[in-house]
Amino acid sequence: MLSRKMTDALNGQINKELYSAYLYLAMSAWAENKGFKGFANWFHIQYQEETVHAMKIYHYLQEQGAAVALDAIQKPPSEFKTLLSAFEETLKHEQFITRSIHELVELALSEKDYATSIFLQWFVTEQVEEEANDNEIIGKLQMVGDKGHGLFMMDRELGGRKFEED
Ligand code: OFO
Repeated sequence: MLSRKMTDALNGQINKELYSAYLYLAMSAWAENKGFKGFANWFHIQYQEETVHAMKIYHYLQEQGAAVALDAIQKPPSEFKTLLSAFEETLKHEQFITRSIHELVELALSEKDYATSIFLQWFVTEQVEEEANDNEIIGKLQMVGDKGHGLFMMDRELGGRKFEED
């Protein structure tokens, strides 16, 4: 049985994950429009992963007999200066999500809600991976700059990313 506070906080996290999905879909559309199909593919997969994250929490609430309450999703930006700035924004957003997940863990522990604390461990690990991926791409983009052969190669590489549920 989840507390009211925990139920509200998990519903809030569903909204944040859905905003993440929306943000990356916007980035995917922007990248495709600029002719970067590989980057668009990477962001589209990121969008799919974020909906999976939201649905994990949705199912957990259902399993615990708690009410799912969906809120409005904030409008994402539709323009980004460069690929590098889009990834810097992605990293900043993921750092915000990491803090939010950590706050949920702290709440679960303070309430001695061990089931939720264990459930959240998957998200703690996932956030380490998300930030590492963003940092790696930012590093490469800083190396190749915003034009030329290097960028073309990166677009090809990111075009090979495949969607995996977990
Ligand atoms: Fe759900 O990990 Fe990104 O936001």
